[in-house]
Amino acid sequence: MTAATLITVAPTGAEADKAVTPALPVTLDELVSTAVACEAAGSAVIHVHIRDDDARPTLDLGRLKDTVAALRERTSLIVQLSTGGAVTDPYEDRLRVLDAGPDACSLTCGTVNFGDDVFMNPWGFMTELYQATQEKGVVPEFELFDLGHIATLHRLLAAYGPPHGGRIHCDLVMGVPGGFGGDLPTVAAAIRALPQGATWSATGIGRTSLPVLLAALAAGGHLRVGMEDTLTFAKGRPVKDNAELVTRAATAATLAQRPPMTPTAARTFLGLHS
Ligand code: KMH
Ligand code: ZN
Repeated sequence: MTAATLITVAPTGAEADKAVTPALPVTLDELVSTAVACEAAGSAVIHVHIRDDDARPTLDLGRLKDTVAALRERTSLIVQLSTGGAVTDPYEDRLRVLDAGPDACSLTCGTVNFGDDVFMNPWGFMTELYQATQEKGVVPEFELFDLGHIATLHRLLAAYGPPHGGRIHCDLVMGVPGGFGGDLPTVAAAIRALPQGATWSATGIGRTSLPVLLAALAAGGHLRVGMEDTLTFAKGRPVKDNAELVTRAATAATLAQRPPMTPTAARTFLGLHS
């Protein structure tokens, strides 16, 4: 078991509506302030989705480059850009994300029902994206929404070899309507199926946030939290900001005797060399 807990913050996502949730960071300034606060609270990685001037999700390359530069200037966080985007984003735009020069990116290992939508990740797209991460030296985080995605991860590694950085690091995204349930038996089943030597974090969407966080800590996993995944801190109590979620995760991790990993330690852990 790793002696420290890698905490990823996913502050924005592509789905939440700024008009409904004013605390959602959508401008570059809001994102950078959030990142600074979340680093101070214990996160080492930031999973980034950006928005346009109307707060709608975008994969605009110029904005992504500016975002990577601003986060690097103001924080030491590992910058992980989303290649999942929004369910409506075309594959070409999702592939082009790597041209923004991030440290890391998400790579979802299969298609999944996503509430009333479908999040498309066919084999051909996934393999093209994976090979691009290897060529460009970007560390992929394998996003797993369902058991079948873990089978596909095994297939991907067998076909194309190890990821840049050498570590197979996964994120279990639990509680999406259409994917894994967000509960302890499902966490246990998922981690049993992972490739030998893989490390993992878990996040629970919506009301599964806390059960998944506690299950992940108990099982020796790492954590992802943030307003991409939950907008409710406790029953009837909206999240104030992302740092509040990171603070809670860091407190729980410290209680579990595995305090938050620093960004520097996380770089070594993920095989990122600065
Ligand atoms: N917004 C979801 C459709 C990722 O960032 O790679 C996809 C997602 C996963 O959030
Ligand atoms: Zn995301």
